[in-house]
Amino acid sequence: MISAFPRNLLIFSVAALALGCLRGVAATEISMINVPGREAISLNGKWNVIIDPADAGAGSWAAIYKDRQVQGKTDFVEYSFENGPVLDVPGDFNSQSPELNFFESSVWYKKVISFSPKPNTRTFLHFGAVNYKSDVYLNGEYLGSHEGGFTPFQFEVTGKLKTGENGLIVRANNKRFPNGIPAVGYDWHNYGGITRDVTLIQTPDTFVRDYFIQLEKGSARNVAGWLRLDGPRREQTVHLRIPEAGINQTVRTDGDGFVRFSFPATLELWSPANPKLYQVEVAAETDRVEERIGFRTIEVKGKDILLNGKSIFLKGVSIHEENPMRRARAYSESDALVLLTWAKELGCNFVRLAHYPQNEHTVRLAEQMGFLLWEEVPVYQGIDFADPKMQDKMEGMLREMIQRDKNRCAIALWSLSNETSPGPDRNASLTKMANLSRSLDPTRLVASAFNHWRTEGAVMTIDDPLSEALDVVSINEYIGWYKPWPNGPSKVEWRMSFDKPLLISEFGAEALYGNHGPSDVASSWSEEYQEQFYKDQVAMFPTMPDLRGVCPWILVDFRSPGRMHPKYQNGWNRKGLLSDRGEKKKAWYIMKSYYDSIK
Ligand code: GCB
Repeated sequence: MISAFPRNLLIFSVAALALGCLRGVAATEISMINVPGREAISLNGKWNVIIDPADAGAGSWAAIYKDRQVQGKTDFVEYSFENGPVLDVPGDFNSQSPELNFFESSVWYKKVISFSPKPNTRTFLHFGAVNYKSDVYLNGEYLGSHEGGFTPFQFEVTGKLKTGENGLIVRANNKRFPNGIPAVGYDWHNYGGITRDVTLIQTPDTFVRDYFIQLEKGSARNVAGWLRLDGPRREQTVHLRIPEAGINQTVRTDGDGFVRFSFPATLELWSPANPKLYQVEVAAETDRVEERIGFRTIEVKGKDILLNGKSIFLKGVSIHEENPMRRARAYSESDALVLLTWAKELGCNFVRLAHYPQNEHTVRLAEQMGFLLWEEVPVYQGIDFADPKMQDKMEGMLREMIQRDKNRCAIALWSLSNETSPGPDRNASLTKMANLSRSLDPTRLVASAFNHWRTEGAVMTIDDPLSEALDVVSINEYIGWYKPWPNGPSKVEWRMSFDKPLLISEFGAEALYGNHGPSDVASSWSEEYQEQFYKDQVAMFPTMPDLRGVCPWILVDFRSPGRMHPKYQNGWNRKGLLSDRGEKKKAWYIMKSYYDSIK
């Protein structure tokens, strides 16, 4: 419900502000909204690094974060950023040097920042993402730490950045932890490092920290939302303008810098066929930001997903955040363009961003290109829901994901998890997450991908109790690959007692591009086997009356060290419809003609 939304956010923001506003005491904060639309100094580029396989650099004898220089003749220091390797930021460290390919420990990064503060401004150090844990130090002083490899975070560094040269040091550690999110086992390459853009954002003393501007849930004619100012001048007049639609609304923030608004608007609605975006301006007295925002409604009615009031079938595909050509974590708009152009060619109107929030370039480009999106927190398989610390971590990641992308109309579904096993702790925990998601953003649908259902002969009964808490039921089914067909594709009977739309959020089989063999022998790893698998799946879909979308696993072969068949896999998951070089496997054409047949 709309009323709960700002209240929760308020509590969070107030806590963040309370930490951030104590001038001189920076702390990890949830990111401000619309970072690409801010005046910023990019800290991307070459950073000096120290590779720390033993993770010893934080120990008192090394204390790399102090970046100590030798004092006198008898002194020495057992590390140095000077004369050492350099790495590109953004970019995972694993792909930048063969020795780092499977590296899972700390890399210390250093950047010298030349800075001269402008009067009456505030400065924030913003990280698009660092995988997985990061500790940040400025001029030898600890700024704070962040856990979670796929969401942004920031520190206020007003008064901490000196005029002249400043030393910024970041420890990025991608070690796996049993209570990490994701935990220890996952089917993708563990790319570590400062994987996304780093910026210094300069704002006026009182600035537009956050806003939510979307169509009101269920209404195509009313824009509803709120905004928050941060700084000493909290009570201000703010203009909300959408010039192309002739909208110029004036609102007044309260003593907390907060205002909620709602106004009628006649807008051309965004859809995959017409990805219309409007320039939206938020102009306070002391600060002004703008960005392109789209407007559409997304809701569920019985078994249907309605986009702008009309039933839509989601023609999807899953992507990992990897550019297979560079064999590296994708981070740029051009990486996103490679992947999304393929998804377009396949005939998709929907992309599942698996299994973690992907970079903002991807989300924004997908919106421009006309894809609905499923965005997911990395609550993947082996999460220990009984661990009392887990809930806070999961919720933190959900907040950070929604915070960044809540104004992106392309996002149709927030996903809470992938393939977690039903049980009291998991059911309770993910139900809380569903409630949190709705309180943070009442306009999106809530999903979770399951791989548990009851099989009796050819009857598959979807009975995961978490479904009650979700808007859409989504299953990852690999019948014909991990599970045999009980009785031929058109004989499978899917039953579900929930009156909700059903998505197949994953299905797929492996094939090495260019490898040919029998279509009925899985271990042939042949294009023909994968092609037959897709033919069988496509034959099954029409027998599923609740089905409102499908999402093959996966668009492109992706790196996964656990895939060890020396001939066919060699460190790659080969379920791509495209090879790691972008070559089309036979199954591509089955999926494409299926999508082309759905109008
Ligand atoms: C799954 C997982 C996905 C894997 C895929 C596979 O069910 O959700 O992360 O990569 O299966 O290829 O096994």
